[in-house]
Amino acid sequence: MAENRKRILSGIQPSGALTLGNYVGALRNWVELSKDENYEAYFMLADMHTITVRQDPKEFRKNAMDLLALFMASGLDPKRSPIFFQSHVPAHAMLGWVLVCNTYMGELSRMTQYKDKAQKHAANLNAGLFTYPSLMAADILLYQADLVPVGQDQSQHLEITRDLANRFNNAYSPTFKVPEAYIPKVGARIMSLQDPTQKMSKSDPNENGYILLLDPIDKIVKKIKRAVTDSGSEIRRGEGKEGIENLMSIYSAVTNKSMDNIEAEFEGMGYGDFKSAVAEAVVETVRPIQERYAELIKNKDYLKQVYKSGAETAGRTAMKTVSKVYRKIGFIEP
Ligand code: ATP
Ligand code: LTN
Repeated sequence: MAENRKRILSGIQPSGALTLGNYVGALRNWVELSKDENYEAYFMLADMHTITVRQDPKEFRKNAMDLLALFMASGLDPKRSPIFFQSHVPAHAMLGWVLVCNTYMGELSRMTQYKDKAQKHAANLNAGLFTYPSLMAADILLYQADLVPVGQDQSQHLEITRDLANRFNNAYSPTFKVPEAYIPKVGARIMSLQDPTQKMSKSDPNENGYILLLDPIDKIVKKIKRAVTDSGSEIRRGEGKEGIENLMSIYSAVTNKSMDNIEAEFEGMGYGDFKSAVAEAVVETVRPIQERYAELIKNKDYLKQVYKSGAETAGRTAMKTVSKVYRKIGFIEP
């Protein structure tokens, strides 16, 4: 039975504190998918991707351990699905290089995340920032993943991963599974609470724009109450209603109520009441995660055991692919 289960692989960078956007767009769906008997899932802390932007080593280590604890606090079970650091599994760098050599400059220059980050990090415009999608493709193809659960902003990287898989399969012989993105219907793109035309992002200089999973509860409530809306009064979707619609998708994501049902539930009610309901629902989601996190982060030995055993399992799976690839491209067997 283990053999015909579908594979899942996904990752998040330990580049800072996790936002509600990361949770709703990615992590929460990982938890759901990983409980499904039909899937075999691997979850990665993409620390090699994180150094495309210069990190303070001390802060980087803290962010990495925090993210590991948050993965588990959100409900990922390391006994079921290996959780590992990318830098602990050498296969990522090994296949990464091969794929860099199979990626065209032209396709990398079209990546919107690159164009964005190149602007933001003009002082450190390193080659890693540019070749990031090739390494991400390696992360996925190493595990022969069928499905990659991510938020909307990663769909372009999934497309290039599919292109690279097909390119290699055609140039040599069928080697890689061509993966599909799994992008949730609700919550794939949570917007800033201060500017609903921008993605909610942990690198936003205005902290009122994002909610962190580890924000104190009263701060979360305040941020939601301060969220920009519009001068109208109706709780519904539509032109000029981007702020309200964003709060509706947050509410929908954490309660599983449909957008239609939310419009019906709040008919005739004002923004104040609606924001209170959103805040309450978000707090209800976040509070148990914070409680579990507080316990887990104290237990460094357990966390270490989790990431060590995760890397062993992941490494075994990943090396099988690397060996195949090395053989096919003509490297002499060691
Ligand atoms: P940064 O803001 O520093 O670029 P980020 O917050 O976008 O980082 P990532 O580590 O790049 O975080 O993303 C991790 C996962 O969270 C990805 O699957 C991504 O698609 C998803 N994600 C990020 N932001 C959002 C958002 N606002 N809404 C929904 N999903 C999101
Ligand atoms: N680029 C992704 C993080 C990431 C990833 C992956 C996601 C790195 N490798 C493999 C899915 C599969 C991001 O969210 N910024």
